[in-house]
Amino acid sequence: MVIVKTIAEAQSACAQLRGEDRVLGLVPTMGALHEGHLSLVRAARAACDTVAASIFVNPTQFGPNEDFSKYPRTFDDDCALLERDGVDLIFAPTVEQMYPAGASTFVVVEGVSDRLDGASRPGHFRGVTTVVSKLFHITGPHKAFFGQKDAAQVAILRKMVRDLNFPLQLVVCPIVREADGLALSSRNRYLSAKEREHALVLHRALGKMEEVAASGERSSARLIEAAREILAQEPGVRVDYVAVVDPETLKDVFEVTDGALAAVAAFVGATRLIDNVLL
Ligand code: PAJ
Repeated sequence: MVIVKTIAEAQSACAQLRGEDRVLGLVPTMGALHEGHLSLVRAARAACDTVAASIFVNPTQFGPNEDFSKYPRTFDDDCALLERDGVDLIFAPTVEQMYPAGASTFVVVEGVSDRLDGASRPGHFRGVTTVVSKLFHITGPHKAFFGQKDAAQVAILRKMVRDLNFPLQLVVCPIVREADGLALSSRNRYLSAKEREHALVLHRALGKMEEVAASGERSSARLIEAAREILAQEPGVRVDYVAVVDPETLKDVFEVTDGALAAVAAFVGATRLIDNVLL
């Protein structure tokens, strides 16, 4: 496994990994790796001949009052896990490599980037689409792997790939959870033992939405109401949004149809967590 830090090194190493006819997979991450990230690596390993992973805490996707500076950074552990799981190349650039002074070009997927997390975190998805475009250009993968955990991110990146004709396939992998249902997230490291327990309410609220939908209820408003009731049982949890949306456009749907996306975001103490389920 090689670890490269500059764009020039990443470009030539990825060209070698692609070779004449090898399929290259890319797994973009911000590090602080857990089994969710590693599930993407394994999916890439199974579907591709060679696998590159990136580790870059991308400043442009963090708002001014968000956790960029305290985001967990566990580079040595991350490299060991990626090596164990058979990654061929790690691209871990510095902020200066990715955003040299004066860089002023951004990629924006209009409309869909302003919904769900985009509504709560203005500019977040502009940062995501810009950095993911750059990673795609630098590494030139045939397939790129993302988690359903970030359902809005998936919708926006799918649209970006289509709209900008990136010559690659986006592969979406299921949400990996702890045994008790909590969706794995790098931000779970921020939770105290108490908060960790409170955080389970997100999964319970989504379970309730599934249950109500399975009973034949077709009104999104009713599902949302049922979820909010569950969430209100945890006083330490402040709801950001509960929504039922079209998974492609992220627009609210008023009547629940098969495949609608039920999504929730909430602050557990100071930590913002998200989770979702396809109904
Ligand atoms: P990060 O939060 O590190 O997540 C990297 C990838 O892991 C994303 O595709 C995310 O959806 C996936 N992932 C996280 N938790 C998961 C879980 N519990 N189950 C399955 N997949 C999971 O998402 C980002 O980084 C950044 O926005 C990035 C795309 C790297 C751009 O900076």
